[in-house]
Amino acid sequence: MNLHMRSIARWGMTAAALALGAGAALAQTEWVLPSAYPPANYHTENLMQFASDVDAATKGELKITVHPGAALFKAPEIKRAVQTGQAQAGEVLISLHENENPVFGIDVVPFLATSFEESKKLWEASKPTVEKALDEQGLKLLYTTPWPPQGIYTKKDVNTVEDLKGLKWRAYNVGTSRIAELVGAQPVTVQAAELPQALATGVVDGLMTSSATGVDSKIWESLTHYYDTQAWIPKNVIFVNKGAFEALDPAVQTAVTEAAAAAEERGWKLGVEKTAAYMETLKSNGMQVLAPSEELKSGLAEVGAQLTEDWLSKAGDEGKAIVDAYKKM
Ligand code: PCA
Repeated sequence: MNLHMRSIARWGMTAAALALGAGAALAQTEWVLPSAYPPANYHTENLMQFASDVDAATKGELKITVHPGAALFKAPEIKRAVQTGQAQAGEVLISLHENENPVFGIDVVPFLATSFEESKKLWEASKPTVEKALDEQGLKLLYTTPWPPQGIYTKKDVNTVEDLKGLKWRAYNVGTSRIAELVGAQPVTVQAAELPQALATGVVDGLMTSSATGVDSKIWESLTHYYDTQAWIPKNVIFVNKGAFEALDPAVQTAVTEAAAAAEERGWKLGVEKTAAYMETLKSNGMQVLAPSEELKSGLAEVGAQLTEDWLSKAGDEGKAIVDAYKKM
């Protein structure tokens, strides 16, 4: 049975259980929730906790099965799968979808929000627009969680942006490809699930990502340096197909939104706590964890200014209004 048929069958079973009426065993709804990051990653642990909170609060009426590690759908396909009902809910790195709507890329504008505190404000300023954009695509926003700040991994010293020239640069979204272009590196788009292999085979030898993804990929097996540039804080967004949500009993809907609010709070706390621990893990595995030089910082600031300009021109008045509101917070 293909996935689509399986989800239809599942809905069918739910309908049959409902038709049996009150005397029958509890009507049970099952949701499939694909995600793209490994089981030990804190985003995934948070999702598992969310699913188990929903299970407990609904006494098993809604069962959410998380499929991490891009096992069910590759990272860029998850959103579409939820929109089309092949999966009921999903977790994505929202900036993967910047091409659909610039607001999905606001969190990856370099140096706009570089601490968790700033990132949270930027989220508050942009949330209504993101929520509306998702709603128009048939998705209901459940919660959001941050990745740690983004730094540069290489296997050589990097003192200026010129030192990035010629690297085989792993990109994960529009912004990270554009950075490669601006610094004269060769962009190769690789999602996190395939990163360990791309590193091991030498397909990539430079990238920007978090301490978390460095640890998830055992990056010390291929690379040696981590420059803690704290360039931006990307976010994951967890959503559900609106039809699937609306089909739930009101009490179950409430259980989902309450568990989502708790997951959002937990996720931001986890981001802060885990960042320090991930940095320690990098060091204890022999990575040189370094502060960027002043020259590297100013070179990156120029690259960042270009990306900011790119983004503002795509995002127009709506984008500018969000940035202005954020700066006043
Ligand atoms: N890790 C993910 C997205 C951002 C991050 O820190 C990745 O590298 O794909």
